[in-house]
Amino acid sequence: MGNILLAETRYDGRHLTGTDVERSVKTLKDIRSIFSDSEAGRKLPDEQVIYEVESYLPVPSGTLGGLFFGITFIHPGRVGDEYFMTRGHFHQIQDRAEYYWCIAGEGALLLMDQQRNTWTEKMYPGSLHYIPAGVAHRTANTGSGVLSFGACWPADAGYDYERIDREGFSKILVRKEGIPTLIDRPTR
Ligand code: S6P
Ligand code: ZN
Repeated sequence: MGNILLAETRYDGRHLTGTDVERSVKTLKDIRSIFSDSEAGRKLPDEQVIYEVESYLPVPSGTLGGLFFGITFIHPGRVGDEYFMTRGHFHQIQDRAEYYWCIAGEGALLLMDQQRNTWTEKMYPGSLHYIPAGVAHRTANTGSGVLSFGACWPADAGYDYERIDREGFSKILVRKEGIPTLIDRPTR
């Protein structure tokens, strides 16, 4: 191949591989409080895996102009009626947008703006989602297999998880008569 370099990191359409790929796993004990039905949550095992992330972060976090890339895998299941989902976050720097695209499975992207208006976009293989700046994002698996999706976001976006931990999303996604339905978050 002459002087053409081979990329160290690969994406085969399903997984990221290479020495620079970081992996993280969220089990129920890490994120129990994000689910509305705490009694149902207590009945499930601490070590239940909810989601996993493979990420490629080629520049230091905070690099202006850099880009990060990640694949998220959410396992199927529910806590009570609420689908397994990610913790969800605003970006620390509010004017940073992001792309998601669905690779496999069925799900929903929950989006919430600064005024706490929440809406969803259906995720299915091939669906592409532009998450505007200043909008919180969380994904839920509404299907019976693993939901996986890719993400690309600015390296200086950062994460504001605390605001979601404190205030939650204004709506939750639950299974109602077999159908994913967005309802007001019950007051605790
Ligand atoms: C990062 C991007 C995703 C999420 C991942 C897990 O900006 O939105 O890679 O980090 O889906 O979700 P969370 O809310 O736990 O970071
Ligand atoms: Zn994000």
